Amino acid sequence: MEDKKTLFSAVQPSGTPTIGNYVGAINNFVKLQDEYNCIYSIADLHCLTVKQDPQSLKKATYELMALYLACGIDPEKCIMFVQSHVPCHAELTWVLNTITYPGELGRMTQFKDKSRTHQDNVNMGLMDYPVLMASDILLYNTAVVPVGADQKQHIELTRDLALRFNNRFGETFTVPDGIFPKYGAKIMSLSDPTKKMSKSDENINAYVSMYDDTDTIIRKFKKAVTDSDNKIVFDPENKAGISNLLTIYSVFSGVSIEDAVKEFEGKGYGDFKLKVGEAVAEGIKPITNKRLEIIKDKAYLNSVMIKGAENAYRIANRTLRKVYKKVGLYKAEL
Ligand code: AQP
Repeated sequence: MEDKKTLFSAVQPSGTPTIGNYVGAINNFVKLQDEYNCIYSIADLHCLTVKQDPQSLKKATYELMALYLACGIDPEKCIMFVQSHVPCHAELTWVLNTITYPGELGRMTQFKDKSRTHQDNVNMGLMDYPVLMASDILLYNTAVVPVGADQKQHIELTRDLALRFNNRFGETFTVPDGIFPKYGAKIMSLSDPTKKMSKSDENINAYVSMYDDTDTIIRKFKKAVTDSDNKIVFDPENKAGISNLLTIYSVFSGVSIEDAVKEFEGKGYGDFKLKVGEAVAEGIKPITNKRLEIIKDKAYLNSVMIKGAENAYRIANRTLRKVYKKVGLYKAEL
């Protein structure tokens, strides 16, 4: 790999990726691939922290790799792999668990939110999610992690664990920085704009999936919850719904938020929502066409996954061996 800084990020195949995952993460993955040595993972082990249908999980993993490629992530420039194909992630998690305190994990917002929404399945994995995420990042000497704003707390914990390990056992891990998109770091739900848009939302009208067709996209935007004062201005605090739509419009149309506000001055919410829907549908269409082509080529997709896993393993295993040595695990040698 070239002498550039390393960047790591991942998306969970926990459903159909939303435009939130695209704006907050995947779109930036593409933009950053020339500037850094990029490692992009599909975080299937993370998905097991909430109940999954095994067949759907398998399918979603395969389809997410096709989406990565269709969005323009280049396997010749980046390492692209499925998390469970590289066993070092689970192994480093065990070691990092021994320097992580339950109190740190119990106060994570995502853990608290997901414990509320999955009351029948508050499992140890759900609590340990941020440690697995720290392992993902630290295995690759990662300098930067592009993520949405919801992951800020997890990046902080990753930094704390890296520093804690380095202090206790000597310099081992690079301490990473999170990078967040200027706009769109948190795309909100279309049915409740005070809530993050999530692919596992039970209400399918709350999110726009990257796999939705044009009619569905436009229908969902027409239904988007706004407010009653009929003014299109950017004010996330007081006008969450409209501001969210302006952000989405800006990302998909390439028009700045200020220009979008001018463009829609005096227009009604109906017109505005239709225009946002059209811009998103237009942006997603070429990705969908490519994705549907790629998905048919199982041999190609598998070859990308296998090559990615081999390259990822080479780096991850080196870090894991170093960690095992530092903590005093005996290595038998002839
Ligand atoms: N609404 C969002 N706005 C901006 N960025 C977002 N991300 C997720 N939702 C938004 C970013 O997408 C990346 C991958 O996320 P993930 O799939 O690993 O986990 P998540 O953050 O838990 O995403 P979801 O869609 O909410 O999944 P579920 O419903 O399964 O929990 C991350 O960089 C995230 O910040």
